[in-house]
Amino acid sequence: MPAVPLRQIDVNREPPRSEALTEDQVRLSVKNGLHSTRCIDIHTHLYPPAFGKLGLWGIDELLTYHYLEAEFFRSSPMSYDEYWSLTKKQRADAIWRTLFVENTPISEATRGVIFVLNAFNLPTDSTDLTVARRFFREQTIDRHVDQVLRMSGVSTVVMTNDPLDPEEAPMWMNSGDTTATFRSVIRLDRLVREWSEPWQELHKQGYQVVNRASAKSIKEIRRFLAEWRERMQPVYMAVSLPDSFHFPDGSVRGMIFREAVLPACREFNLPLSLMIGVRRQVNPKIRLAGDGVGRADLKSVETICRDFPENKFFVSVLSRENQHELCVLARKFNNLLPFGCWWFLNNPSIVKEITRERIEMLGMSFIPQHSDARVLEQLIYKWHNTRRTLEQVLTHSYQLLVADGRVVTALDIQNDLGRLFHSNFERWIGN
Ligand code: HDL
Ligand code: ZN
Repeated sequence: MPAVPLRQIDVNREPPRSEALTEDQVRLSVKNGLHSTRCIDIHTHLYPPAFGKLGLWGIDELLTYHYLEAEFFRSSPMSYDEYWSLTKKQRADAIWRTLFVENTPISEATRGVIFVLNAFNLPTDSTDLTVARRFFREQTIDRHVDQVLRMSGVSTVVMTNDPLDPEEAPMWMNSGDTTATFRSVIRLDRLVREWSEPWQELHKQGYQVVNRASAKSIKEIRRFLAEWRERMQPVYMAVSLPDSFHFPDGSVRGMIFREAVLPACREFNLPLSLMIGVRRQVNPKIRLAGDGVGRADLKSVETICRDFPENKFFVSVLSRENQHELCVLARKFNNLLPFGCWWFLNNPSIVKEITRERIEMLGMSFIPQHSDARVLEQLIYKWHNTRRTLEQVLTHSYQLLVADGRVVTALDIQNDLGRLFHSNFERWIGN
């Protein structure tokens, strides 16, 4: 079949939705589709204004993001202890001076702050933060949230909510309210990571558990999950797991997984998000920035997907070396939905590679990205960067399809972007 003839047409004019696009018109249609399709950000650490100081925003929070702290310690002679002795404002000043004034803000995380400042028409080459601080001080958080979501093209922010966090839990006990824009997730790290720690916290909350996976403890953990599900109305449950994660492994964690978490997810028809490959605190001296990455053995994911076919799983793996295996596993198990280019992978060079192999092996049956944003305004640059990379990757994929003889229309592209940006997720959570 000959390739679709390249008719001489105005590439700046997007044709009617059902008209065949030529290779030249595809990029415009992908670009327009990306910018007109709002996305569900399926994993963040953001909070709505009702959660007060748990919700981080503004220039001092943007600059003291742990990604930037890690980079600061590489370019500043300041000792860890000296940095941690500073106030938040002083830390932000030190990071701005070191990474943005004395050095070129050329990394992904520094360039992101530049993009945010520029998006608000704030100076990006000031020697200090006076103007930026005044701007953010003048914002009222409710209106600011709406404006940032609009600028980011984000319709819904999915949070990370820890029922065992001593700061957050009381907020849910008293009022804690999710909105249509901010949806909750029950994060299980403390529950499943090292059982020796959290069982006292569950005890404090009135659950009769003991320091082993007894039948009574498992029953009480089910009650804990049921009551927090009622309180939070989560869209899924989530846990991050180390590179050393194995299942089954005869551990208390494995018992809690099999006897409590997975049955509770089935009972409430909630997917479980497995985020695998993090090596916590490889350098504790830099605190939140101190986590590392390790290649995981994904045979455990294979076992879980095979042995629990009634459960639905979101899976994100932190090691670049695990990505291809994850695609192969997703081809074997349709209860596995790969998502995002997590954390150290959220860089254009790697996002491009991961997204291309996902399209080549999974078509549009995956979720390309989440922001993992910890500070509200990060949504602006993280989703700008995602759309910019997706434009390149998707354009290339559609152009290959046109060149190989299949008509592509703006409607095709719109439907595909709908899957990538929201309907794959909505279907998974049962919306
Ligand atoms: O465990 C997680 O959810 C990770 O995303 C960590 O929060 C990590 O510190 C992070 O912020 N990654 O972007
Ligand atoms: Zn996260």
